[in-house]
Amino acid sequence: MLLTKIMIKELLENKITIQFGCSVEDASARQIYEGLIEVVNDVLGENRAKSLKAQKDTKKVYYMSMEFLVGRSLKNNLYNLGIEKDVAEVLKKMGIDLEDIYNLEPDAGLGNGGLGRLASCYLDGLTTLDYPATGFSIRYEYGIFKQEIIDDKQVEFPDNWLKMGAKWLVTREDEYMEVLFDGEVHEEWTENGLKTIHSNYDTVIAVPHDLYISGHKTNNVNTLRLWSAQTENSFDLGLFSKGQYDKAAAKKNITEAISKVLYPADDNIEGKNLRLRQQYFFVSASLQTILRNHMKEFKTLDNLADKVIIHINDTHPALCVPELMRLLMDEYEYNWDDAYSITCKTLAYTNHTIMQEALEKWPVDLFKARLPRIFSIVKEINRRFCEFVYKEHHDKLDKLSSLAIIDGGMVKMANMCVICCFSVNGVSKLHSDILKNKLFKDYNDIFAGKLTNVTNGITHRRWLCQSNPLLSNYLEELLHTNFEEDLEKIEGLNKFADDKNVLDKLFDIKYQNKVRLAKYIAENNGIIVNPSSIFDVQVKRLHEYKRQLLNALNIYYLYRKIKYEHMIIEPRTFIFAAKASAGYVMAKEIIYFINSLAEMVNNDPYVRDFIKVVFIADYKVSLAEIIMPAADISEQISQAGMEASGTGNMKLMINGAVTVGTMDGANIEIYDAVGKDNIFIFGMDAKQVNDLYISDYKSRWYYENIPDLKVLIDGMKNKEVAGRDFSYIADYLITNDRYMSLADFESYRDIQKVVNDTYADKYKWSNMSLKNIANSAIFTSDRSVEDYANGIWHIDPLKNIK
Ligand code: 26Q
Repeated sequence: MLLTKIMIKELLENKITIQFGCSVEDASARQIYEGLIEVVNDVLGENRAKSLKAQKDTKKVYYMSMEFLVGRSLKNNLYNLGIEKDVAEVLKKMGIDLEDIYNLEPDAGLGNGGLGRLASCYLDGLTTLDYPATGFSIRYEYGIFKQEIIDDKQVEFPDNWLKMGAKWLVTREDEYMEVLFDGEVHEEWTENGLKTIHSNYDTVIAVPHDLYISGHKTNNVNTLRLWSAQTENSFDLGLFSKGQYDKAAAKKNITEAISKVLYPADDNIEGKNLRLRQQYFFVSASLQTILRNHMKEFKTLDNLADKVIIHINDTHPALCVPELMRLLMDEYEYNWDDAYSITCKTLAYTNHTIMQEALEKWPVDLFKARLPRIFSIVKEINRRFCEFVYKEHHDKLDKLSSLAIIDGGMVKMANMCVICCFSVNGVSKLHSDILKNKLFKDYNDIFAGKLTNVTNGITHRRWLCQSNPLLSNYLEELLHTNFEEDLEKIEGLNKFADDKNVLDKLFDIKYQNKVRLAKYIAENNGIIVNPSSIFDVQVKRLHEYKRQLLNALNIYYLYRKIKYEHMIIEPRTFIFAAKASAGYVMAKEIIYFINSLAEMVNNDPYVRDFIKVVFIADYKVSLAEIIMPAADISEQISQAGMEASGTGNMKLMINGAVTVGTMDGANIEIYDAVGKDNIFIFGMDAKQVNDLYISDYKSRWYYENIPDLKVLIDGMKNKEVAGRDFSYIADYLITNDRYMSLADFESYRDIQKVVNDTYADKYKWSNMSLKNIANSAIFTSDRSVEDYANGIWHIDPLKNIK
């Protein structure tokens, strides 16, 4: 349905009168916001019905993820429906600025970072390309915490996003599911043979809340189904009548804690009871739904693998493996072999990390107590796999304990995924090579061809068209084409690489976007930055391997050079934004150090004319949408081999930032796309890192032998930075420096000098920036989605839906 301005006005007026009993003139901004959501959801609901009809008998993909970092939906939906301008005009006539309405919407922050945002970009691409897809996750009451910087330190506050965000969700009480925890299992002979009986369990009710996912210029609408946990009875009347109201309430609290809060990403993952319950909760409710719908459509599950793909986003939903087995055997009466065959052909898995401490494992005792039936299935999968290796892969016998699912009192989720899924992929070429040749090498020998690569992507519709209208409108004018559905057309920009008019215009657009960000910084940080300075941006989760500390060390170095040796450089504004996991002490200390550097630099009347440092609090999707278009430099400086892919690097590139980076993750593919002259590469590559590691890296040597480094590290200990003691970081650098910041320091400092000199030549810089924009097409998530659809899932787009 195409909405005209008149229709939009009428629909909105109707909604507001009926819902709130007032006229539009008297409506508050919040009422307008809620009315608009209803108007949009009505259109999407109508289209959803068409999608469902078109999906009959097609193969569908279910994307299972503990995280979807959705961000805001209103602008995205209006844009996709092609009515953003009209809505803005209708509201303007009512004296309302649509931007103000947008700003009422909280980010749906149901994720930590890259992995969660990737899931949302993929739903966008899948829907726009007309694939039938459903996302499954948890309707966390509290998303990723809100970050404030108080006295230069991170402080966390709860993010009660439902208050203003719940309006988007369509609750389907009628489609609730029951999920069973705890209890015991035993075997019993029945008329259908030996059956496993699960008794004395606790039941949790899973209630679905659907978020409509729109696609660009299509009637296809997919859903993201988010589950919330409820107790079976709102309270236990038995306990209540015995006067034990407290006990009744406590039980309710424990159950409902399951969907209370998103776990902040943790580099050190311990098997937490509640997290295991979260994982099983959403996996079980989702798989029951998938099977029930499949039965309704096909009356059999024999063809499940031909019609359904269940994709596991990292190991967090790995319980899909034993849960699908359980449902097929215990609920639908399949025998082990048939159930196992269907399960393995239905499930695919993406790995997002090679860090040992981030690979999920669960203590056997915990696993068995919470999920007794699931544990018995995992044990049997493991037993059969070990037997298979013993019989068929004798050469791997010495590796058996590292290959097994259960080992050393732990259940290893990644091993289970690699053994049982028909496809395992990494998220960049380098990362997938490391999976094949190192992390999963033995599995790769056993299951030839199972391991593949799909390089990550980002939706250019949000990250270019919506967030950078100045640039995308200009490009559409210049290239006489729009690239909303086909980013490859952006390559036409290459032929303007030496056209000074075009370069001037690009430079000017960048300047205006920097003014927009400078305004945000002035309002939120109280710091005045110069939009003519170089905007050097490092925005991502705070983690040691991402090496924000290396960036900070270089800034400290520049500060001393400028202050004591009167070095002259191009004015530069260093911009950071990053959340640290609440319990990650070193990450929090690094945030404190960066903010202290900012204090020192920004308050120095001489140095601050050359450099400024800004730490923007509460990094999130809607903030990234302002930062990305304003960046000149994209800092992607992880230790080579550690960043699986990175996706911020792609968002910055498509907006014309030039990468300063190591040969890591997708940086390598950015290098291939733009060529060596349009990127600043420094530091050791993954092989050199490995060689240095093997030869026993001693960071102290660098501290003692590089005088510039010694001065900085001593200064951190001697309270040179804002009068504060940073011995904790300094000692770590001298004695451990696990991610080798000291080994890469000189190389980083030197490349930054090249960056400085290059920026001085405005046309040279703009030319590099242009090449980054023009060659970003392969990083659209539309390409990634097609890679998955054609290479792994083997699914087709819907017909008759446009
Ligand atoms: C696990 C257990 C307990 C608590 C938290 C977690 C947890 C949560 C989130 C562990 C990891 C994550 C998130 C990981 C992540 O975002 N990885 C990133 O994925 C991106 C998309 O593939 C890549 O681009 C990044 O390189 C990778 O770091």
